Order: sequence, then structure tokens, then C-alpha cells
Amino acid sequence: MTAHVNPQEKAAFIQEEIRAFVRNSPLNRMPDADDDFIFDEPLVQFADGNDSIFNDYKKIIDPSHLTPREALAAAYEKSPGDLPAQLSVVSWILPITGKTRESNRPQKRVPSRLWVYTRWYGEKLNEALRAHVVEVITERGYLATAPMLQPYFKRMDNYAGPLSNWSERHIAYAAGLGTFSLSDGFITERGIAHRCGSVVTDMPLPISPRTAQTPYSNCLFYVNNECRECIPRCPAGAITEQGHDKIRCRDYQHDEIGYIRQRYGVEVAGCGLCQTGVRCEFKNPAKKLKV
Ligand code: B12
Ligand code: SF4
Ligand code: SF4
Repeated sequence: MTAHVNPQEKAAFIQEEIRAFVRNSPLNRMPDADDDFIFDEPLVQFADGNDSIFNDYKKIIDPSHLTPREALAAAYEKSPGDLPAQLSVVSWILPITGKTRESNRPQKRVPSRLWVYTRWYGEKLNEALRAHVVEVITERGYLATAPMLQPYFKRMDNYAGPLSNWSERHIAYAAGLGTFSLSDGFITERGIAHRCGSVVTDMPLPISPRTAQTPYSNCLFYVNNECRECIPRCPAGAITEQGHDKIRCRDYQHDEIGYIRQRYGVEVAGCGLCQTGVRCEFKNPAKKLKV
């Protein structure tokens, strides 16, 4: 791809690369006889790497949360001011398949085998996808990095519980892919049951509009004080009308039901009961309510 190709064509190219990778990668298959897909076709959008929302995240999340400029500069051991003026962020959503969502719906205490596999093997696919997107962009002469794959990526804790210095959902919010919710999950047009990822680059890409009125516009609880279906879904009592208690959620997954890691032979198993059997599971339930 040459420099004269316009940003729209570059965007179409990146979107198709991501879709094709997810369609064709053997990593997007459940590790059992059925050979089912782990994820459906991804949603892909783009944020402006200089969007002021990334500076806001230093207050909303943590001062250590990186801006795209800081993330790209650190990957290339440059100072942020030495990077090109224009930066873009590619953000994608990997919707979890109907079969896996259905298998998790009747669960009351622990996630289904397919959900556990999605957390463990699906994230391997997501990691490979991040590396693939970096590769196809750098092959074309641009800078690119996937912050979650960098040695500087870190998870930490504050008074509210676990967080990180590169929150994939906040990146997806910046790229207009959806909003947060009462359960804390990120509700997209394909719902809340998904995993997500991102890459920062200096490739010029068209900015996707952020149409949500607030960071919670896709959740019925905040739109019209309805729903609350995620509250009784949580076996840890981590979701209330006050929101999501991350410490309770983490402790439930790590300690109380930690034994299922052994059952399914994985290092991380997840939970996600609050993302299935709820009306935001596979769609944006507030869409029709928007004026
Ligand atoms: C640490 C972590 C956890 C922690 C804390 C989760 C959390 N809420 O941050 C624990 C262990 C509890 C956890 C649990 C789970 N996790 Co987790 N986790 C992460 C990780 C590694 C970092 C998250 C992070 O940095 N958070 C930053 C903090 C500050 O976010 P926050 O507290 O939610 O932010 C709130 C405020 O910012 C607030 N807010 C206030 N004012 C404003 C203003 C604006 C403008 C905005 C935008 C927001 C905002 O909105 C947010 C929501 O309330 C990410 C991977 C990554 N690098 O992103 C995965 C990730 C968030 N987890 C994921 C998943 C799937 C799960 C589980 C379902 C487990 C599973 N796989 O089965 C559960 C779901 C819990 C829940 N109810 O949401 C997905 C989320 C996808 C989705 N559908 O939403 C991620 C993105 C992994 C991935 N690559 O896809 N996880
Ligand atoms: S189940 Fe209802 S209240 Fe809970 S996050 Fe989804 S839309 Fe919001
Ligand atoms: S992931 Fe499980 S423990 Fe955490 S809030 Fe959702 S249902 Fe509760």
C-alpha cells in the first residue's frame, strides 16, 4: 500500500485484514472435537490518537494510563514529541458466539466450559490478532504498537480494585464502539458478551464518530431506570444499583471458583455470568430508545 492511498481505503484494508484473520486463524477455534468458532465477525473502528479524551483518562482511570502518543513513543523508545503529528488507534470488538453465550446462560455459579475456553484460548487469538495488525501496518512503512503486548503494559490496584495502564474498553469507547454499563461491561451494537483489543499507529485513518450521549447511554438502567437483570446474575453479589464492586468480582473469580481452572486445564477462567442471560447480551438494548 502506497502513501497516496486515502485514509478510507486504508481503513477498509485494516478492517478486512482483521475480519479475515479472525475468519481464518486456527486460533479462533474451540479446542475440542466440534471445531467451533470462538468469536463471530469483529467490529472495527478508529479513534483519533490525539483525542483529548485520552488525557481525561488520566483522571478517570489513573495518571499512569497511557495516551496513544505515550504508548507508541515508549514502544519505539522515542520521546512523544518526536512522533508524527497525526496518530490513529484501531479498536476492535470480538463478539462471543451464540453457542458459547447459550452455554453460559443457565450457569448460576461457575462459567460454562465454552466461556472458560473463550477467556483462555480466545485471548490467545486476540494476542495473535494484535501482533498481526502491528505486522501488516509496519510492513507498509508506518509505526505501530499493541500496548497490551508491550513490556510496559501493567495491571495494578487502587482503592476501587484492579485496573491497568491501557484499558481496551476505554479505547473502544473513544473509537465510538459502545458504552459502559451498570455491570461495568462494555455494551456495543453486538452486545456486552465480547472481548476487545487495539493498536496505535501513525497510519492516517478516518475517525469514527462517537455518537453516545454519555459513557452509559447503552445501558437501560442509566437510560430509563429499567432492567437491572445483571444484578441477580452475579453469584458474588458484586453488582448493585451503585455499580460493580471490582474487588468482590476479582476475589470471586480468583479464589471462590478458582478450582475450575484445574477442571478445564487453563490458567485463567473468568466468569462473565453478568454478560449472559441479560438483555444486553447480544445487542444494544437502548438503541430503539434513542431520540
Ligand atoms: C483488570 C481487569 C479486570 C478486573 C477489573 C475490571 C474493570 N472493570 O476494570 C476484574 C478481575 C474484576 C475483571 C473482570 C472481568 N473481566 Co476483565 N479485564 C481487566 C483488564 C486487564 C484491565 C481493565 C482496566 O484497565 N480497567 C480500568 C478501570 C478504571 O475500568 P473501570 O473501573 O471499569 O472504569 C470505569 C470508570 O472509568 C467509569 N467512568 C467514570 N467516568 C467516566 C467517564 C468516561 C468518559 C468514561 C469513558 C468512563 C467513565 O466507567 C467505567 C465503568 O464503570 C482488561 C484488559 C484491558 N487491558 O483493558 C480486562 C477486560 C476489561 N475484562 C474483560 C472481561 C470479559 C472480564 C470478565 C467478563 C471475566 C471473563 N472473561 O469471564 C469480568 C467482567 C467483570 C465486569 N462485570 O465487567 C474484557 C471486557 C470486555 C467486555 N465485554 O466488557 C477486557 C477488556 C479484556 C479483553 N481484552 O477483552 N477484569
Ligand atoms: S443487564 Fe440491563 S442494567 Fe445490567 S448492564 Fe445490561 S442493560 Fe444495563
Ligand atoms: S464476572 Fe462474575 S463475579 Fe464478576 S460481576 Fe460478572 S457475574 Fe459477578
